[in-house]
Amino acid sequence: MAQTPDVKKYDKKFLIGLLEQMALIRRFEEKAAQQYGLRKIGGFCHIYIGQEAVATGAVSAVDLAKDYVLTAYRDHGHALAVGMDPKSVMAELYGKKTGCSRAKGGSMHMFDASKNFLGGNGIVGAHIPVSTGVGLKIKYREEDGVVLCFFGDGAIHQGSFHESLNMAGVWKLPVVYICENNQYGMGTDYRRVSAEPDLWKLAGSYKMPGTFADGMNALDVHEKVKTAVERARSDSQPSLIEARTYRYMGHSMSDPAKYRTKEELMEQKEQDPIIILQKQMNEADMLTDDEYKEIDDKAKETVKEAIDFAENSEEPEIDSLYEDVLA
Ligand SMILES: Cc1ncc(C[n+]2csc(CCOP(=O)(O)OP(=O)(O)O)c2C)c(N)n1
Repeated sequence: MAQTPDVKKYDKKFLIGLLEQMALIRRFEEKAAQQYGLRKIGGFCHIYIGQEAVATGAVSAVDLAKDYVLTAYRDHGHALAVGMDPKSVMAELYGKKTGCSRAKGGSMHMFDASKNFLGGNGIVGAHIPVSTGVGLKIKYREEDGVVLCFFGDGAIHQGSFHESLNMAGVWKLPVVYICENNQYGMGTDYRRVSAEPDLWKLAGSYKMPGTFADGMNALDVHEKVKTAVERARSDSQPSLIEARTYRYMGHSMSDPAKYRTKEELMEQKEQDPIIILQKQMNEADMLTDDEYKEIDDKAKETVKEAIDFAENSEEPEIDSLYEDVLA
């Protein structure tokens, strides 16, 4: 794993912000899984627990007034990390009219143009060319933005990944490609299907800088993404970052995850991203247990309000099926 950045060099407010964000994602996802079990939420549902440090650390390195974020279908964490209203995210999961995609997207299609968050995409690898296109738009219009494109280790072997990185390399587009290597694409261990298991090294084929980050450490992710963002902004140089992380739950709500052992899961949980940052701050006298409890209680309360909002929102009208249909 990468060397851990020293917490003392950061502002306490910034660190608290990271903890708040990760606690909110964790509590939100726990409730989403629970409500799915109660059949309040239907369809596909992919939970982000374990990976919180990746979305949180990376998004903390951009400016959403001018930068963009796109991701795959495990998108609740990214939606919250960009600052979407948890109410509109939960209502979308519930299939209610007040959901961010007006109940037409569901779990895999969170979206908020006001936060420059262009989704959420259910097709593995399909948003990588879209992110590359946003990078082209930024360059063509001579804007100052940068794109963060998140995807899983399962997407890295799709043609769309290779075609996109080649274009970004040739045209020098300001896109930071972030592979969230949570070690499994559904039930497939990435080591079984990757000729090059150090996924970040694929960057070399496209003449762009590549590196890996400890995806269980928000600060390491922040640092690596920040460097790549600066390079993209000042030099229009794309990068590939492999964030090494782990998902605690099954691929989706219907996966019993029999392809891994309990021991492996327990071992990974010892690297819990929230506990790691909390412990680092504790040791540096930057956080007390009471302060963390307050952060966690606030996250639980926010999620409770989101659930109440979703529960009490109306179902969409049948006629709305024909609204916003573009093709
Ligand atoms: C083009 C395409 N092929 C197959 C699928 C079915 N599928 C859904 S998720 C998934 C695994 C993707 O794994 P990864 O990209 O590593 O993301 P993670 O689930 O780890 O977040 C597959 C194969 C799909 N949605 N799209």
